[in-house]
Amino acid sequence: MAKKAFITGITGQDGSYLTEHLLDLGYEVYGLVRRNSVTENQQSRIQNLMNNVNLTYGDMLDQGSIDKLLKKVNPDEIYNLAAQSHVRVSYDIPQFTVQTNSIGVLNLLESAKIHCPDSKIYQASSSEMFGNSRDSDGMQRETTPMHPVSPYGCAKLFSYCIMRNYRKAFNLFASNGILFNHESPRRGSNFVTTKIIKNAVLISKGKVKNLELGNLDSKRDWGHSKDYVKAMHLILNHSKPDDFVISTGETNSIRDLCRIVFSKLNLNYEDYVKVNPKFVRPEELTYLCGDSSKSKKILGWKPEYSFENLIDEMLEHFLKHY
Ligand code: G4F
Repeated sequence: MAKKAFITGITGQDGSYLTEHLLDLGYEVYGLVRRNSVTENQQSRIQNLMNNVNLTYGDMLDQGSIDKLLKKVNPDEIYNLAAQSHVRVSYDIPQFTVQTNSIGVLNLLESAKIHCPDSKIYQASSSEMFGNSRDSDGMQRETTPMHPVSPYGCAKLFSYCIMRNYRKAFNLFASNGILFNHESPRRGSNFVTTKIIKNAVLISKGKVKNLELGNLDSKRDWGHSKDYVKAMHLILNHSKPDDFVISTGETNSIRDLCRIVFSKLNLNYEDYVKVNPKFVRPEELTYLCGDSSKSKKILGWKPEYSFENLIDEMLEHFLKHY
């Protein structure tokens, strides 16, 4: 019999790649979708999969909708990818961010505990939980202390902790993937990779004059979402629940990204990129570089995409699109 997976946040970048991956592996896929007035926009990433997935309206803050679904589906695996996922926006809507990203996870755990205690649960934890903390070698790993510097990071830290708590207290198979930044052509346009690549292409075509960004000196460890969803599946198929860092181990600054992207289009980023304080965060996480040795050793996971391949794929996407 096919295994059943239930995905919250199924319409997002990771949700769409994870759905494709699980369908390839022969899973039956169920998804929770928030009602939106422009359905076409919301479901664009999974449009080609609509006949192969079972979607139900619901919300992480509506316990009744989660209860109903988990009772009906009784999934083997639950992937919680639903979140208010934008760090800067979490300063504009901190309460909503905390409700969705923290209370939403608690709602899911409570439902699972009652209706399907044997389901394995994956929580999309984030490198944003580390804040500006790193080990003496400059890297972050599972044991690095966590001191988040945004409402988003604080909310994610609560969820990470409550997963560990429910694992021990109620014997649930509850695991955290601590994912570093991961991108793709499906990344939303207000995240920095898409914002830079899309606008550099528009500048090269003479459609846009310049690009306004915030902090150019922060550094991120950027991987490809396609690689990272495979890790999510491996985490739930490990023999016991645990927490795993998923990262590439390579770090680059926003400025490096601008330089590389613009030069691939034969342009000098310094002629077009301006800093607008509007995009600078009240408190910034300045440096991320993850050590995923544990995932490599225990799960046998490793990324296939390099930073360069990722940029090329995103560039190609926008060059084709415009
Ligand atoms: O692309 P970003 O918005 O991603 P951020 O804040 O690192 O968060 C992403 O990764 C996290 C994992 O660490 C996830 F948990 C989270 O859900 C999300 O996927 O910004 C990256 C960097 C930041 O330092 C930001 O200050 O780019 C800098 N930046 C500079 N100018 C900008 C801009 N970011 C955005 N979004 N827009 C700018 O104009």
